[in-house]
Order: sequence, then C-alpha cells, then structure tokens
Amino acid sequence: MTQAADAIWFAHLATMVPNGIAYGAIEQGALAERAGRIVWVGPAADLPPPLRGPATIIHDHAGQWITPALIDCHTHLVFAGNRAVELEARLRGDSYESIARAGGGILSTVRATRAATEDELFEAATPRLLRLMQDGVRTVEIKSGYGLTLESELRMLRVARRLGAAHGVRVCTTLLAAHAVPPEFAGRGDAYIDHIISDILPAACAEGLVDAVDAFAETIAFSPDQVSRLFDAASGRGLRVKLHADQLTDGGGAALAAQHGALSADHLEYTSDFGAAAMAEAGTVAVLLPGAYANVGAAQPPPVAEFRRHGVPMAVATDCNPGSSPMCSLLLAMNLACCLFRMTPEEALAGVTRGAAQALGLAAKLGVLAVGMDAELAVWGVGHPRELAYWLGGFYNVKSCGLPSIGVAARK
Ligand code: DI6
Ligand code: FE
Repeated sequence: MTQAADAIWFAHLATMVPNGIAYGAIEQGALAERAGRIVWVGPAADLPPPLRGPATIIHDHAGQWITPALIDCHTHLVFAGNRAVELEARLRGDSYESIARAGGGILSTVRATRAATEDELFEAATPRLLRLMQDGVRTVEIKSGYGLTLESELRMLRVARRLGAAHGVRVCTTLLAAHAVPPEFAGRGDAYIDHIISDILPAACAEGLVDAVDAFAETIAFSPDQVSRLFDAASGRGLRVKLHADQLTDGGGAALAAQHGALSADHLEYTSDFGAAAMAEAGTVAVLLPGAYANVGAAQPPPVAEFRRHGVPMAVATDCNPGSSPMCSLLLAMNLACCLFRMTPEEALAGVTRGAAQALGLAAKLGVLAVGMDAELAVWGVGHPRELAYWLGGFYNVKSCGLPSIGVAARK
C-alpha cells in the first residue's frame, strides 16, 4: 500500500531530466514529497490517489512552473570591501592582469578581508546571499581565497558555513588558498604551495571546512606543476578538485583539471579543442561565468560549440566576487550565458540545476526533479521556463522556494 505524501505540488514541471523532451517538461504535473525526498513525479492525472492522505499539504500552483531550486556552483561570496576603482581603471585602458601585477586585484581584496572580523565578513556577505536567494538559489558554493593565511582562510570558510546555517541554504565550501601568491611569499609560489599542503589544507580539513579544493592556474597565479602538487595532496585526502582554468590565456588548464579527475574546470575562455575533449573523457563539468567574461572584457567567449560537440556537461554560475564579477543574480548569469555565449535558455537552466549539481558532486541528490532526489523546488510565476533566461536580472522573482512541509533549514 502506498504511504501518503507529506506534500504534493501541482504545477507545470521543468524536471530538467535529460529525456529528449525540452526542459524534461511535464505540463499539468504533480510532484509528491515525503521526508524531504521526491517520491512521485508525473502528470497530475496519473497521481496515485493513496499519496494524497488526510495530512498531506497541497500546494496548488496551477499554471505556474516548478524547477529544481537553483544552484550557484561558483562564488567568492565572502569578502570585504569592493573594487569599483578597478572598473574605472579598466575603462581607462588598464587590464585585469596589469592591475593584479601592480598589487591591486585579488591582493587588494586580501588586504581588506584580512582586516575584517568574522562578524564583519558575515554582515558583508549576507545581502549578497539574500539576493541570490531571491533568484531561487538554495545551494551555493563559496570559496575562500581572500585570506591566504591559515587563520584568515579558515575564517572565510567558517563564515561561509555560518551563512548557510543562518539562512537555510546548503553551502558547499571550497578551499581556494591557491588563488594568488600572498605578499609574505612574493616570488616564492612553490613555498606557498608547500604551506597550503602541509598547514592550511590539514587544518581546514580538521575543522570539517573543506568540501573541495580549487586553484587559479594562470600566468599571474599558479603553474600547472604547482596546481598538480596541490591536487595530488587533495586527492590523497579523498577530496575532489576544481580549477580556475584558461580564463586569461590557454595554459592547458582544462586538460590539467581533467587529468586530476576534477569535478569542474571553470571560466575556460581560452580552452582548446584538446582541452574540451579531455574534459568530456573525464566527466569534468565546464562551469561558464559570463559575468567575469563581460566585466573583464575578455577577447573571446568559451568554446560552447566544442563543449556541445564533445558532450562536456555545462554549468553556469555568477562567480560573485569583487574584482572580475561583482554580480549577485544567477538569473542574470543565465541571460548573459545566452546573449554572450550563445547557450540556449534550456542549456542555461540546465546549467544552474543539473550541471551545477554535477559540478559540486551532488548530482545523486540535486539538480533534477525525479524520484529519490531531494525535494528542493523553486516555483516561478512564468508562462514558460525560457522566460527565466529572458529577463535581464530576473524580473520574475521566484514565487516560493524550498520545502514548506518540513522547512528548509539544516539540510546538507
Ligand atoms: N578568477 C576570477 O575571475 C576570480 N578569481 C579568479 O581566479 C576573480 C577574483 C578577483 O578578481 O578578486
Ligand atoms: Fe572565480
């Protein structure tokens, strides 16, 4: 006998299951949830009557659309200060790299972030997280990387965890201590990588603060050899890795990420066909960040057509950070991915649901509406899911989100 559900939603469903139907759509669908899991999805007319018990909460959103709750799989949400002066400098002709080489860029945010207390970082990041949540985001990846000392990297990751607990959002924490060479190690990148491997990584792991390890592979940051050493250490601890790859130059970053079985390689403006093929082979997700592309004024977009051709899974994220992508709207990122990268609205939505879940290693429980998955939903006042990528910045804010029947807090 079928047990009654805790809650049932009636709406059009963009399940995002890749079944050959656009958006995996089920018009006039029903979705039943029990104990936080999806137990039934299908056309409302086929809903088994026993699922609807006397205590089942009914959410009738007839005519509206439900998608999986959105996932922002690449952010640097925790930081102090801002870098609006760098926008002016870039408009005067300075490049992102030249600003970084002159001691601005990431290192200027490092100075501000080191000087901030844990509470100050929490207060600064809170409105950014709330803005993401207005766009239906319920899972956010947050990187460290503006501390670059043991103590300040851990502080950033603690703030990230605290943000998740305070706002009922699943936060995935990524250790990005290899974001820039800190001033204390100027000219000694290898010694800094040694310090991460022997001190920062173990301490962050001991506190349970690391879901994944990331690095910035670039001429202004870390070399392939340095990244490889760090990734070997991370893998030795059973951690998955991600890489900021080929953002400003083709440094072979995509292939390097693939070689290490990375969950994702991110940015990828300069990725070669060889790199795309390697990613497909390794199952590494291409995380595309159109905010950074637009704001830095990159010369070429990532090779989306090659990713499609090779079957590389794609994700879209905000890259919310004070330098290259001061943006807190995932719906805007979807629009930019379509207008700047020629992704389709369906690919953009898949990129903030199914693809993003895969980029975080959460594809077994998030990203599609299917039986057995976590019931994390967003209800939208749109006539068709393509509208989510259509409005610049999400005119149609999410109507409701999460799990009214059991609350949204403390799910990990
Ligand atoms: N690439 C980026 O776009 C961000 N980090 C990175 O490695 C930018 C970080 C910043 O400019 O503060
Ligand atoms: Fe980034």
